[in-house]
Amino acid sequence: MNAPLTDVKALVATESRHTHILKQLERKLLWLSAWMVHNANHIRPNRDGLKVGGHQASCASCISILAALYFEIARPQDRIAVKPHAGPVFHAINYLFGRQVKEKMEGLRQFGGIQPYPSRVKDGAEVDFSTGSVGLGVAMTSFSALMADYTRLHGLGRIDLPPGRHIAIAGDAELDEGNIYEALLEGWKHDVRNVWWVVDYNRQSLDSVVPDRLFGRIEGLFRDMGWNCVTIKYGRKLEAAFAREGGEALRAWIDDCPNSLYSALTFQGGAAWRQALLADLGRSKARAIVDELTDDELGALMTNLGGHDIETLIETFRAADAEGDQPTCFIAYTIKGMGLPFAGHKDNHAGLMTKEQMAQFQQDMGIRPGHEWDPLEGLDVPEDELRAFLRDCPFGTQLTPEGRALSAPLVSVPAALPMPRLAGRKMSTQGGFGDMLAEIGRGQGELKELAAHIMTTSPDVTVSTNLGPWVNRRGIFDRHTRNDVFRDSKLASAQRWGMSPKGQHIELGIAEQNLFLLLGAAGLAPGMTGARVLPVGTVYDPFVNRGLDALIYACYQDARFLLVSTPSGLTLAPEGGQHQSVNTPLIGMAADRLASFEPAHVDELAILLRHAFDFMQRPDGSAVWLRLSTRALEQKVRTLDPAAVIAGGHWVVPPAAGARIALAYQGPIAPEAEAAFEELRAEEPAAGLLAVTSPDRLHAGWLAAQRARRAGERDAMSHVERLLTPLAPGAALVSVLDGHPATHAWLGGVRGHRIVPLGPDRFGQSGDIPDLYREYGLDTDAILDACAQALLG
Ligand SMILES: Cc1ncc(C[n+]2csc(CCOP(=O)(O)OP(=O)(O)O)c2C)c(N)n1
Ligand SMILES: [Mg+2]
Repeated sequence: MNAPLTDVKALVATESRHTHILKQLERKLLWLSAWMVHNANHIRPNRDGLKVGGHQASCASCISILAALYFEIARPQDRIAVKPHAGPVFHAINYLFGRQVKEKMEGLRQFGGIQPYPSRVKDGAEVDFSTGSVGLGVAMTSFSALMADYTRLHGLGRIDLPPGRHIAIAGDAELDEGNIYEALLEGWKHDVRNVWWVVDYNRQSLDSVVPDRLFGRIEGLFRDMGWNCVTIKYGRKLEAAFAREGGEALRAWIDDCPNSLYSALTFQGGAAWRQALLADLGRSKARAIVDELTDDELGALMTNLGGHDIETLIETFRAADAEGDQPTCFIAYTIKGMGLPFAGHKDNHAGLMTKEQMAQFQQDMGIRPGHEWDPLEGLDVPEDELRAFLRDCPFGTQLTPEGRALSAPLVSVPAALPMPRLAGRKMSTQGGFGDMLAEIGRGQGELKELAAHIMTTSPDVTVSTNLGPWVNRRGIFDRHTRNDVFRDSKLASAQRWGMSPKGQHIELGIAEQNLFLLLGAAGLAPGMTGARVLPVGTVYDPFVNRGLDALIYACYQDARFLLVSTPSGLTLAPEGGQHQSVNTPLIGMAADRLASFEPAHVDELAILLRHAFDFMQRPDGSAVWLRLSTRALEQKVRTLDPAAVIAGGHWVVPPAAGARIALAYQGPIAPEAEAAFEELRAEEPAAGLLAVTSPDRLHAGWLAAQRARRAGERDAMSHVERLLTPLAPGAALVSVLDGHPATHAWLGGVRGHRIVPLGPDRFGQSGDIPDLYREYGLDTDAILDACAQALLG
């Protein structure tokens, strides 16, 4: 049916009160997000002359998408990742809901204020996922959906609450990130449900306008992965125009318009649109559509894309909602900077409105000076009505009396974990880890609760990191029960890999970023699902680097998990340089909210594993990382001080007071250090032998003590300072680890000791341990040489 365009104008006149209020709220979001950035850049005093920055155009691009979701579609149980550069819109929404305060809004990008990109830890409880490193927040929703299924199927957490949807509002350039496709593939394998990705398809990234036709490819990819893919291309005004005589030619013209030309015309406005359209369509029936509009009306029509039409968006989301739980990608066409003076300009990503532009915008928005933060200013809806509207939004209702952020009771961890028999045995830390987890997996007695809450995962290295026995006991998680074909056929295999909704191991493909995204999602489970999951992920140590951004991302959100990276270092010997990690101990030291350890012996490991399950649950705790090895060492039966092992080091042989030298080792290099120490002691009977279990904790403790002393706590003393106290001033310190020597170099600064740190600083290669330790200067001779050098100064 051909609707005359005048009916489109009538659309506005007849829009419902509900739609009218939604549009007023959109106006408010556009204003507040632009104002927050403007205030931060132009109103607040600037003390250092640095540009404060912000992304008014990125915000404007997705106003309608966020408004449709938060004011109409989303329910409080949904978990939403907002594209990083739309942070101000998200906070403005919460401001309107009364869940964000003006002081924080005023403080955007200021110390103590709102972060540029949504931050779970710093911006308040309403942030479900931090975003900022593009691509990760999007992919995270797929893993949080998986975790929601996991906890529900295990009967953990708030199963009394309705299940939610996991939604990402993504910038279109985020889909360039490879981790998106890794996550799609993994999500498909796990038959992930209830995920929505809404792409703000403004066809602009930071630098440029994106290539045409790219999204045809991307749509196909989504469909191949079992997703429903819905394109929201045109708004109601344009659809009505297309329905008129000549409308099809207009549609074809827009469909064929290159992204860059479309952007440029948007920026130039109605007159430019007219010129371009008439040049191509002047002789067609479409001319009538163009001719009857003023320049402003024509500009508005031509930019009436689906992603800016809240009614179209709501209709589309509703229809998808009714379809069920299939993962769905919405490609919503938008214009970057919509409604702002730099709409469509390719350089607008970091563009800010000038003071003059802002003054005009403020006037257009009907905001009186001094009333910039008033939630109702400039709206033609009475306060009571607006408040009632917001209160009645599904998302405006309370999920629980505490709000949307849930919490979970603590899981009790026995005072000591079962330890393998050690006396007279050789064992590696990786072997010890596998044995201990398998024993926990029996779930006997006081281990029952702990075992029930552990969830393990690994990117295709489950067996080779020694998780096999645990998996045999606890099974593999899958939403559907699947038999183990090998087992059913009575084919011999040490692995029993039946899958069921009760399984506790999530087997991943090789992509390490997925491991860390899953650990991140599992590590946020208490707040998201009310379930205390104790996630344990294993990976080969060098490939931590492969997923590092996602690991840091998980830590930045304060996700709680145990990472076990094994095996590690040159000690892998024949495996060669690709698999021999060098830098990971330094990563462990430098990563915040991640306590990293490298035990040498299984008794230390037992203390640390227990500590990990406890520490990851503590409000003041963090994620934990254990770096382990496959080198079997002679195990000792001895009594250790757990506090010292956890604090990062203990004396195996304490130095006598005033000792001139001490030797420190970390990890599987212990036998070489011990042998060197025996020789050293013949010359220097006062010498000490220090086992370093965590350079990270030692260093963190040292920094904390320094801070405390600066703050006036004169007696504050760290573990490492106490450890090194017996040594003579200026004593020699030799340290050795199978990792970069800078990991220990700082130890010399603690009490002014002369340190010679040993460790590989080059890529490794194949060999056996004697050859490699000699080549890289870690063998007993090298350690003794270093002792002589250190003693001589
Ligand atoms: C991993 C990563 N690389 C680079 C950046 C820098 N960066 C910030 S935004 C952006 C482009 C974003 O474009 P898009 O996702 O389309 O967002 P929008 O157009 O909606 O602003 C880039 C490259 C980043 N934040 N994260
Ligand atoms: Mg974009």
